[in-house]
Parts: sequence; structure tokens; C-alpha cells
Amino acid sequence: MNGLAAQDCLRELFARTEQGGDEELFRQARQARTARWGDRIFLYGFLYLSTFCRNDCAFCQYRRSNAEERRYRKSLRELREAGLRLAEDGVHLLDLTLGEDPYLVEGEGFARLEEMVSVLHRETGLPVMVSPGVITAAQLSRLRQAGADWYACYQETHDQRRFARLRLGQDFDRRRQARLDAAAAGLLVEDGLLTGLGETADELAASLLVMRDEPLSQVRAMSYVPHACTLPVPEQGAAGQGATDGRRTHELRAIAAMRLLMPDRLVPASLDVDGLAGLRMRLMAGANVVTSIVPSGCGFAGVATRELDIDDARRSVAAVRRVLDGMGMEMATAADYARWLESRRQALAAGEGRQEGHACG
Ligand code: MD0
Ligand code: SF4
Repeated sequence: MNGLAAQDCLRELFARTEQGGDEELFRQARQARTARWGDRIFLYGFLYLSTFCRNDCAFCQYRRSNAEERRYRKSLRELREAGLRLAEDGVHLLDLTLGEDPYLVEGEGFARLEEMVSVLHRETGLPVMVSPGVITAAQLSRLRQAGADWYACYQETHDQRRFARLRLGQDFDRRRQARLDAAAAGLLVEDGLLTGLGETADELAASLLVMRDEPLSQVRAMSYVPHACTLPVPEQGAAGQGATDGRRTHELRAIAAMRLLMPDRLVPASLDVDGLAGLRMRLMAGANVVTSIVPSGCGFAGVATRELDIDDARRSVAAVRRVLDGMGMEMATAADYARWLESRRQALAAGEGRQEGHACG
């Protein structure tokens, strides 16, 4: 299918106003997942290690201008304890996320971040993803040397005008370049879309084709969660933007379309938007990684939702495993993930990191 046909079919998929066709789309996505991955699901632990940030993104409660936010920066000891707990619970990876904390991403504080990556990787034996925002190519190489396997940096949208309204004062190309620098440094890379903010079917279709053509190994979509200090949710009425689940329509369709278009990439179902209650519908749409598993009682926050389902242990391996059991799916093993990681590295090194599928028939 050529680029134009793919763009047309994706546009039609996102533009549908009724949700009748979604069940068939999700069924095809689940079929593609089973064909490529079986029904074994990966689970990622999530540690938001610092909520300080130099940026002022219009969609984020941790934006610089939010003076109400009770910010924190976790110590290496707190991080180590939480990481070991998650490893014991059986997660396959630790995602160390932070705002663009000036202390940790600039100057001598960066050595602290390197040390956190190195200690967590060495003491848990788990692969580590880092999500520090935009940093330099040299810093990305240092994190790779420290033991990081992944770099996550979300564009949110690939429409430059919308980007400017979301990631205020940030450089579109510089953000994209950071992902390319990470791939060049030998890191696996994740990009992500933010949905539910009035994005058009054209924008979503264009984003998926851009993501397909970048050296990404994980691609995601997450619905916007409004806060007192962030953008108001757009008027309903846009295609599929009806009730809450309507506002999830673009996210769920994006998950399914990513699964079909990029069969060899990991596609997350994040617990961070709707908590445990939102897991089933994201897995039914074809996701094969559950992310944002946060240890309870340690004062670690979520990103889109600060506390949702954390201290009552609903964002836990045990709770996720119960949902998987109920769906006839199972948790992958640590060996499954290690094998996939190694095979993915070899595929990328051989220039074969882009298996293509079709989102329409
Ligand atoms: C998640 N809350 O997976 C996390 C976060 C950042 N690398 C991941 C958005 O939903
Ligand atoms: Fe900072 Fe990230 Fe929030 Fe933007 S999305 S304000 S970069 S923490």
C-alpha cells in the first residue's frame, strides 16, 4: 500500500464519527498482536524520580508555572528501594522518568542521574528506560554507558502548529533530533502521541506514518487528562470525542492502528490515564505492554494522574496479572523480554527495524 493510500485509510479510520467499526478494528489488532507476540504481555515499572521541570507544557500538571505543585526529587536510596521492590514483583523493565529537572539534566547534577541508572540496572538486573526530556547526544551516550537500554521522548503531535501550542517554547526539531541521537547512541527509542485535545484525523494519520518511519521500538498514544493549571478539554463534537470513552476513542484507535501498521514495535497500555479500570479496553485494542506500574506507599507520583490507583496497589503487578488472567492472557517472562530486547538490537543493527503492516484490510 503506497503512502497516500495508507494516509487516506488512516484518516478514514480516525475520522469515523460512529464507533461501530471499532470492534472489527480492535479484533484485527488483537489478531496481529497474537500472530507476532502471542498473548504474553510485558509489564513496565514506573519511577517518576523528580517532578521539577524547566518547561511549561500546556497539558502538564508539573509545568514550571504551576506554583501549587508539591514537587519532589527522590534520593538514590528511595529510588533503589522502590526499584528492588518492583523487580521482586516481576516487572520486565524500570522506566526512570523525570521532568526536565534543571539540576539533573544540566551541569554536574547529570552525574547523579547517571549513577541512578547504573545502580538500578546493576542491582535489579532489569533493563532501564530513561525519560529525562531533551538532552544532548553526549549525555545520551553517557546514559547508554551507564546501563540504560531505552530512551523515551514524546513528540505528542507531529503537527508543528499544535506542537507549539502544547510544548510551549520548545523546539520541534530539537526534540525529534534527541530521539535520533538516542538511536545513534545504541538506545532503543519510544515516541508517543497525546490524544483527546481536538487533534484532527489528518494529524493522527500523519503522526502514525512519521512514527512508522523513525527508528522507534515502542510507540504509544495516551489521552489527555485535564488539571486546574492545564488546557481545558475541547468542546465535545469532534469525531469520536463524545463521553469519557468517546474521549478515549482516538487513543484506542491509535493503539490499534499502531499495532497493525507497526507489528514489530511494542505498544503500551498505560495505567496512568484511567488506572486499572482502563487496562482492559487498551489491551482489547491491541496493546502488548502495561506501563506505569507504580509501587504503593513510597510517595512516587504518576504523570497524567498524580495519585490514581497508586496507594491502594491497583497499579501493581498483582492487580495487572488478575486482569490478564480474566482475559485469558499471561505475563511474559523476564527471559521473553531479554530475548526480544537482544533480537530487537540485532534487527536494528542490521537495518531491519521496520517491519511494515497495514492498518486497513
Ligand atoms: C506511563 N506514566 O507509561 C508513564 C509515563 C514515561 N516514559 C512514561 C508517561 O504512562
Ligand atoms: Fe515538563 Fe514533561 Fe511536564 Fe512538559 S510534560 S512540563 S517537559 S514534566
